[in-house]
Amino acid sequence: MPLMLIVSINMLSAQNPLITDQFTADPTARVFEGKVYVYPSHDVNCDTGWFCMKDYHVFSSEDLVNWTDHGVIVDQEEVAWVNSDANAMWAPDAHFKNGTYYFYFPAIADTNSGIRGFAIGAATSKTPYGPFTPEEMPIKGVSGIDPNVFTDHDGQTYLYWSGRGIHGAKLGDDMLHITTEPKRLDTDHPQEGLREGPFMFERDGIYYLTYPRVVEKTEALVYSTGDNPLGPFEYKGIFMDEHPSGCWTNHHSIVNYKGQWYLFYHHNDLSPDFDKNRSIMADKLFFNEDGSIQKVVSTHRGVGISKASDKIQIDRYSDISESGTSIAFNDTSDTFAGWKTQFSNNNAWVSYNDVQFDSAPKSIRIKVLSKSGATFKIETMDGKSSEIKIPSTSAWKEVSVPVSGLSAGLKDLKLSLIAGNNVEIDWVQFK
Ligand code: FUB
Repeated sequence: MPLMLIVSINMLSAQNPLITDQFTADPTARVFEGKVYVYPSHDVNCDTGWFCMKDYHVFSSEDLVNWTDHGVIVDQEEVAWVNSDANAMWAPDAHFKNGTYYFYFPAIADTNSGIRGFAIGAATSKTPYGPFTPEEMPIKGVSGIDPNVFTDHDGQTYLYWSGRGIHGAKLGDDMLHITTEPKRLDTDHPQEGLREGPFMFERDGIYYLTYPRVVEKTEALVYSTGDNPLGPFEYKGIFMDEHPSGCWTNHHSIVNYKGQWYLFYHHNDLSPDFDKNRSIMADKLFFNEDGSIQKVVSTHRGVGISKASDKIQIDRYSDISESGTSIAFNDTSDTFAGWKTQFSNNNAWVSYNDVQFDSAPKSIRIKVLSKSGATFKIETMDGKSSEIKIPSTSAWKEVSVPVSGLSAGLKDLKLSLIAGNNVEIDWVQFK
């Protein structure tokens, strides 16, 4: 049955994680129509202690800071072959070819369909944000999860997936059936630890087959390279370490947007006690001259330029003092309410890079809790600074105080407590 969904539009502004009003995982980022579209899976908590994933949203952004939620693009209830009690709409991908957007997703098949276990389905649309119309049946001859689609320079498209290893095959012109036998691509790679979530891309003639792999305890992101899309691929090692928090999965995509490479991946920032409720993140990715991938370290700051006139969440810092500063949820019973920065003593600081000031600021608005008042120094890394005096507040309050001596331009900020103690800040905004 074709999907007839009403697309809802919702604007979100964030650093890492990118989406903070719902759980998101397994992000595949694609550049369509000059914007980045991210197709993640959608975790919800069904109190089963396991993944619970019923539908997919898509998000888009031009600046990688402000994200538009285009709403649900595919729901398990609307796909004829899917067992809609399974809540297993796992990691998806999207691809554009010959005027059509194809959305690929894994799900557990309904036993009435004659298929057992996970299969990979497709849905089509004339726009990157749907609505997508699911195919009646999944792709024949493919059983597994985590579809990934890549088109080479000669126009040939390939489908990759995981399930007892990493597999690949050519896709036919209709993008809906494979035309070659599935080929195992990782047989001579380290076999210890689960391997899933393949993501293929090409740069300067090198084909990168990347995937999450359990190296020690949880999933790290690893890569291999070859000189054609079906390998053989030589294993090269880790480019993102296992998450120190113990979040068991990671799942990623790599995209070049406006000349910069980005890694999209996930972590359980908004659900530290339950790692099946994840959140998508992005950080810049760099290559060495020989084509090897530099390790990416997960940051709170993420990517994109923040406008000084927007609320800047300094808890998504670039750097933080070794002592005296800590980050906590605003409301531990509602993590979607975000974080705050706690400054406990003098010289505690956070820095926050890449803030665009369109003009020299005259004041700063701060959401703050400071029972005895405090003085902060704001520095920009071009040597300019301003002291700001925070009045005492008995509860959370938005206060505006003058600043002077700062100038217009793209700045890295540092905010240090220089008098007072036990101050909490939710966000700052310049006028
Ligand atoms: O999100 C469910 C599964 O967890 C994905 O399909 C895997 O790649 C892992 O992230």
